[in-house]
Amino acid sequence: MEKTIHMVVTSVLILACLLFPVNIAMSSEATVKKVALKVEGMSCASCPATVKSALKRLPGVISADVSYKEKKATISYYDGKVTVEKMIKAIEDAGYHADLNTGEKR
Ligand SMILES: [Cu+2]
Repeated sequence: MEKTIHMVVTSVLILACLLFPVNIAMSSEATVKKVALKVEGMSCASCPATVKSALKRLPGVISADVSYKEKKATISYYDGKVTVEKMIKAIEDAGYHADLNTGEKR
């Protein structure tokens, strides 16, 4: 009898371990977030297109709006699929400087 209970408890624990990570991954995939980044180093009107395409190449980025006048990139992305750090890295790799636009509410 004690063995049966032990087996039931063990299998419930194994099931919980198998199911929970899946649930977490699924719920974070569905969350769409927006972030505004300050972009420096854009020197002409075609620079935003370069920044935009660099951002859109990242898996998880839904859309990117880059303003030359405002020196700002507004990005919609799937939370959990891509990070703000990766976006900043992509912008830097494209030859510009980016950081979190702290003066703006998210
Ligand atoms: Cu340019």
